[in-house]
Amino acid sequence: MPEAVHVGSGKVRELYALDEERLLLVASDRISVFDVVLPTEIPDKGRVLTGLSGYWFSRTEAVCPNHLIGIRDDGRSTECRRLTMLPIECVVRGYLSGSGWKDYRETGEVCGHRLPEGLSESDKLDAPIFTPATKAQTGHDQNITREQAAELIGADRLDAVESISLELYATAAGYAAERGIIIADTKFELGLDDDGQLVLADEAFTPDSSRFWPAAEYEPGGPQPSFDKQFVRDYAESLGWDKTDPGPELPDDVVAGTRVRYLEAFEQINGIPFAEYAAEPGTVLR
Ligand code: Q0Z
Repeated sequence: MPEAVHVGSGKVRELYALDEERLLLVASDRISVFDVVLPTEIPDKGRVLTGLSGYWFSRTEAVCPNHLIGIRDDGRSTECRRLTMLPIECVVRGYLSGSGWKDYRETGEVCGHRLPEGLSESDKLDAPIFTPATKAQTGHDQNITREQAAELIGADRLDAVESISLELYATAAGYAAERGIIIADTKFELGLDDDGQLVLADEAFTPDSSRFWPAAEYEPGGPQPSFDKQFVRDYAESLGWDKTDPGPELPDDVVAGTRVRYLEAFEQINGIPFAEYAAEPGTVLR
């Protein structure tokens, strides 16, 4: 790509500048577990996540404009508008899991939301909550209170960001529920365009940015199996791996099983065969 200048790397994605106004977001087939990128790739994972994100951008257009210009023919590269990103991660939780569960157990609160007593891990919340976090350059995002978020982006902007975030989550979680998938929580990024309008950016409602749980297996009272990464986690833990870099190579059956899970997530949510997307990525945008 002689026209593209590399401007950033995520754990499993790369970001390029195409010109002053446009970026190219490329999703690789790399997979991370317990925050470590493994040496073995999952074929098609990047295309699955790009296709899911594109699908959600289309589905949520009425709630909030997004950065998507188009998906390239490779199915893994998204051309997008260059925005001024807000310095917070927008997190919405419909269920009590991960750091939300940890904070609740320790304090009875999550990001300043006081929750009822006696909740169990993975319980559904009475209403979804907006729980912003700081963007960590390395390591984990840190949950912050509403007041801290207001200091970073301003109180009025925060009000708008919270209400859009809750609406985005409700829209996506509603669609997913009809297709047998619980989106337990999700994290996305908003940016500002030249007119100062809030725009949904980055990736949205993928298994890498959200907890997807198969609704049929939902059993509150403990951690839920991950839709996509459970085989990999189970395998990695069975080795006695200490969860520090480097991670283990994955055997073929774990790769194949995990790939199928990603394809299932794609097909369950999009309602079209992955092969159709691979042949014509633009199909998910209609
Ligand atoms: C997204 C990231 C990745 C590394 C910047 N539309 C946009 N405008 C301005 N900035 C961004 C976007 Cl999406 C932007 N990231 C996250 C993605 C690799 C970092 F693929 N950083």
